[in-house]
Amino acid sequence: MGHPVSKQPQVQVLLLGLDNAGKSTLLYKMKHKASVTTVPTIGFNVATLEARKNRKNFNVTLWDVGGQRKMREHWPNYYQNTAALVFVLDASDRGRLEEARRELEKAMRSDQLRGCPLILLANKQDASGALTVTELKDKFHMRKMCSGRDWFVQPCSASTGFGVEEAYRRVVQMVRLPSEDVKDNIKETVLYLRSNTRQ
Ligand code: G3D
Repeated sequence: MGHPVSKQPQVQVLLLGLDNAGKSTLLYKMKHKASVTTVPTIGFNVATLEARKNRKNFNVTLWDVGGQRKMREHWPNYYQNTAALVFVLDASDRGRLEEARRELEKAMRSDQLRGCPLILLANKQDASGALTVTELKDKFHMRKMCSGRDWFVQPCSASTGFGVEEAYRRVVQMVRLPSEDVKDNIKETVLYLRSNTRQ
């Protein structure tokens, strides 16, 4: 039997992307494993899912804060305490690719998201003309844009469910758990002290 949801440690995962990228569909698909009819996100949608990693149970709270232009200026308000960022892209909408790339790049440059793992979801793979992972990595200059953080590009279709479970598994694998932050802090402090005592 699982633990009661509220008693487990929580991590926050932010779901960003332009309007119409498929965030709401994806969120409901992850939650219910069934496609639902969605309305454009007004305000935000939120879902809490259970996860297990390194023999620890925890909850992943996924926040979809909306991708309309007027909502994007509020994205930074949600950056604090983000354990992983999921950026959803309509990979079939080549006309808005540059707009999406610019928004992702802006988020990646934010101090609050420094080192935060990124999972880029190349959604709508069922639609004709959808960009492949290789094309996307190239067009988004992913290596350069994401240097200094873990990142992964996952193809998926929120409508058909293709790649959705893999996407969630990837999120669970890549999120930084609070204890990992502490371990990293200790490691960084030890390295800092060592380098200083050598001088
Ligand atoms: P958003 O929350 O990012 O704004 P939505 O996006 O989840 O509301 O999805 C926007 C539209 O894209 C919806 O269509 C939805 O059904 C569709 N969509 C989402 N994911 C996929 C996908 O993987 N493949 C295809 N073909 N369509 C998808 P409507 O017509 O309802 O506006």
